[in-house]
Amino acid sequence: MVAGTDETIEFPEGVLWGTATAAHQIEGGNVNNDWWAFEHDPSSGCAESSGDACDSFHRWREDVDLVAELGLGAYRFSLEWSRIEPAEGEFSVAALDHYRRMCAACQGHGLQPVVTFHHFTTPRWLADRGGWESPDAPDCFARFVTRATAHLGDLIGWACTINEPNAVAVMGYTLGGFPPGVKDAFDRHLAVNGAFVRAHRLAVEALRSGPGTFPVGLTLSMAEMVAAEGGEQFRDAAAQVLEDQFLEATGGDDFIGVQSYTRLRFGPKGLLAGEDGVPLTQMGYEYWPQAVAHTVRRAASATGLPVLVTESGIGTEDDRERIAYLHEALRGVRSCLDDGVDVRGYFVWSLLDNFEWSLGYRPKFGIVGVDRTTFERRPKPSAHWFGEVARTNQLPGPVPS
Ligand code: GCO
Repeated sequence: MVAGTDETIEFPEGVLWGTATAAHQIEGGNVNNDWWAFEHDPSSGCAESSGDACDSFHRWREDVDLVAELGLGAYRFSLEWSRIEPAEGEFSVAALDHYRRMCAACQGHGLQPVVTFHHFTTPRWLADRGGWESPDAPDCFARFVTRATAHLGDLIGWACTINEPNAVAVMGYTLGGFPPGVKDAFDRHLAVNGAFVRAHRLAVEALRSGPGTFPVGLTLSMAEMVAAEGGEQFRDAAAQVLEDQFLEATGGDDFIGVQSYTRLRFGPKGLLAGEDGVPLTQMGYEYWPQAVAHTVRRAASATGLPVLVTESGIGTEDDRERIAYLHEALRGVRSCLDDGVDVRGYFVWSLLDNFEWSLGYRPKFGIVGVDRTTFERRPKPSAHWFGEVARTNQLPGPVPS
């Protein structure tokens, strides 16, 4: 655990305090996308099915009410493309109405709805014909974004086109941990990077052509990448493929979304294990809240755009450790602001304990626990702690022990 300081730290007026979720991780019953198929493929290595998740497709109002009651200013959630376009070119008005009600409920509580149009899942009809390798995937995505924006645009607060396209490409085609579960296909990985860049640009255009006026951006998975002795080449090559290609594609956007959890260390032969003495989180990577400030600075200087920390958090059973992590991450955000970096907001990942992809329900990222049988929501001390940060616009001094 990282100790805090004794001083209260003030944040400037207007910081957007929020929490984030993703449709497939909380809705339940998303049977029509590539992840559902992957979870049910015994060779994928997934721990379990997403199943009913947190039943948020039905309990979304409770979730939105909770975010408001905690005193936050924004709720980031994603649209499930496979519900909105269950078959190619066939759009569900009922599904669009569902997300419209969510946006309206946020607005009714004074919460900014921060809407993500793609958060890891792709409809089966597209995945089955090549997914993001299909030549028309970016156009299919743009058609979906156009249709969804026409229905919801007037109620959107902020829009994120694609969540962590860099993670989807590396996990899907180099590491094999996401659909389609391919390993070491570097050319395909690069081609999918390119498809996502095209899709993002088309989506920005589509979002700007519809109703409503709201900031539009991309969210990226970013790590503090460091080189141990002799690891510089690997570090720089990894940074290029994992982050730079996408940072370079954000010209003309309104913001860059930074999602940062840990540090990656490189040696002369590639990625190194965690450093001795640095604790690991439930995810198996280093407890490294300093990564948030590091990546915010990197994203801001690479793009020149305002930064929204669209995700930051920790998988842990120990909620005090979560508070300590968030405290340290937020001290880092404050140091960025002190240096003139334009950080507009900070979103905790995640509102709920939820489906952590191939790892299933074991990692606990939520500031709110969810009973896996009754779906009852139970706010943890970190939820109240973060609510107080949001309401007072300041970081309390000592980390409670
Ligand atoms: C991600 C995702 C989330 C994860 C979170 C914790 O960006 O990876 O947005 O879906 O659950 O990052 O691993």
